[in-house]
Amino acid sequence: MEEVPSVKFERPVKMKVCFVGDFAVGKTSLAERFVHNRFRSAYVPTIGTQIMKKQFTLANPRGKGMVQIDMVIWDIMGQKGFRELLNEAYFHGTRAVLAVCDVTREETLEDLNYWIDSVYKVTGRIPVRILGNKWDLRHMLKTDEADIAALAKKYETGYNLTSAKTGRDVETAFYALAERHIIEKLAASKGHQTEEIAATPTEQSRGMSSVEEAT
Ligand SMILES: Nc1nc2c(ncn2[C@@H]2O[C@H](COP(=O)(O)OP(=O)(O)OP(=O)(O)O)[C@@H](O)[C@H]2O)c(=O)[nH]1
Ligand SMILES: [Mg+2]
Repeated sequence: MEEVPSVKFERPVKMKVCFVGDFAVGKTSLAERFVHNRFRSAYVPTIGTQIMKKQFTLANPRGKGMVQIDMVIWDIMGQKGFRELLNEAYFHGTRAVLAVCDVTREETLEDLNYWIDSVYKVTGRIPVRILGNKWDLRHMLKTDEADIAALAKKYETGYNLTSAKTGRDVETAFYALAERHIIEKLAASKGHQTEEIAATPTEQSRGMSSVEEAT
């Protein structure tokens, strides 16, 4: 990677992150674990989108001090069909992707190719992180960790074996994605912090979204 000068962050870095993955893999549960540190065992399918906000700080990966991240998390329904008509509205302005599979359902890993490519069609190449979720149920494992690692390699990224239920590796995944975003953004701007506009719901998607905030 090209050398970039040390940077001091004068203002928060805003970023829109989208969750993608099949129905019931645990997207909403992972978002709720990260934002509210809670877990619900009942399955309530997401209709349309749910938008959550979270602020956190990271050690500056390209200099001294800390960086404040203002993250807007778009949690999108996993059911295919009607949702596909709204890909443009959902993925517009997305800076990074959390692609989630359920380690107890083999096909959910394969389907991540479709999901990530759907985002890339709208955004171009952006940082992505692969999450093998429900790791607390690994006694029912149907995916090979090597296959998760291979998918991560294909998209030139890392992966985490997460559990929204226990909290395992959830923060780590979000932090790794934010750090990757900062590094790529600085490399692209030759080390200068540039203004980043956090995407807000578009007119098209607003009617189907709910927003909640946490810091
Ligand atoms: N044991 C276990 N159950 C989980 C975990 N994550 C989610 N679940 C359960 O799996 C079910 C589906 O979780 P959701 O978070 O609603 O899944 P989703 O991906 O948002 O589903 P859609 O909104 O339909 O796309 C729920 O019953 C959750 O309690 C996990 O890490 N471990
Ligand atoms: Mg959901």
